[in-house]
Amino acid sequence: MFDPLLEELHNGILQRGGQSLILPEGIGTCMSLKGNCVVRNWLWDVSGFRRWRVTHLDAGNQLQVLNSVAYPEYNNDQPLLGIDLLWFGVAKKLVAVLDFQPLVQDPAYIERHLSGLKKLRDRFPELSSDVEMRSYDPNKYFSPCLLFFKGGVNEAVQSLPLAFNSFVSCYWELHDLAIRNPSIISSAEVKDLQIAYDIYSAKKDPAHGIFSSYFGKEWADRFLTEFLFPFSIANDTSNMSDECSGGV
Ligand code: BLA
Repeated sequence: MFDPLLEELHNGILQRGGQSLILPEGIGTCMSLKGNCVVRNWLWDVSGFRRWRVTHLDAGNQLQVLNSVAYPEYNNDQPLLGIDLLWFGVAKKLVAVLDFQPLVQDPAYIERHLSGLKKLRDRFPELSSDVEMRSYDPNKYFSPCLLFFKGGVNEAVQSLPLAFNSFVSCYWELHDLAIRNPSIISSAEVKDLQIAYDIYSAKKDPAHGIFSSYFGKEWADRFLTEFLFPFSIANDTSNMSDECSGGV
């Protein structure tokens, strides 16, 4: 379902000189015990980014997922790229979330970094259905301009690929602009906010149950803490190591 979008995302990364890093045993590709689900992961080393991860899950008609988070380097306070696309084939249900995930909700920050996404959202009103979030707090690491769609595939199948293409290009544009302009939030603070993002997301992520059911609880725990949100563990020491940095 999301293969062309995955390819497009990866092509964009490759065009920017991204290098795919080697992942630990059992994380790169993992097949479920029953053989009915394969998850593939990529970790990219891309200039300007501290970490960029991509996950593709294929459980056939049950579920298809494309998930990605890009963490800019600490000297850049731009939002994180957040992609979560799910297709439940049996239920014929699409969940699509595309956002530039803000580090803070301050209106000036939103204005500075989110105007491109706002324009994009206005072009694709069919992808921003007015659904309430059940597990996450919409005011924490989500922007007011996010594209969030839950529903049947028909409404979205035509516009999703177009919107995805524009969304990824818009993020690259924001990135090019952000690295040319000085950040307002200090590097130390950006680091703390990225750590807090991992801690918060690891607690709220509704995916743990899915991973447990296909791959077992042990693998799901490891995947969440080792690959999806590595800052969610051992953050005490990382907080302490940065205590003296007051500015960039
Ligand atoms: C929702 N994401 C979901 C749901 C699942 C996942 C199972 C619930 C679907 C439903 O409500 O029917 C699945 N999340 C995953 C998977 C991974 C994952 C398989 O991280 C594996 C890597 N989630 C993100 C990112 C964003 C995000 C980066 O990981 C931001 C764009 C958003 N996912 C997001 C939101 C919801 C969601 C807003 C709706 C949850 C809610 O209603 O509160």
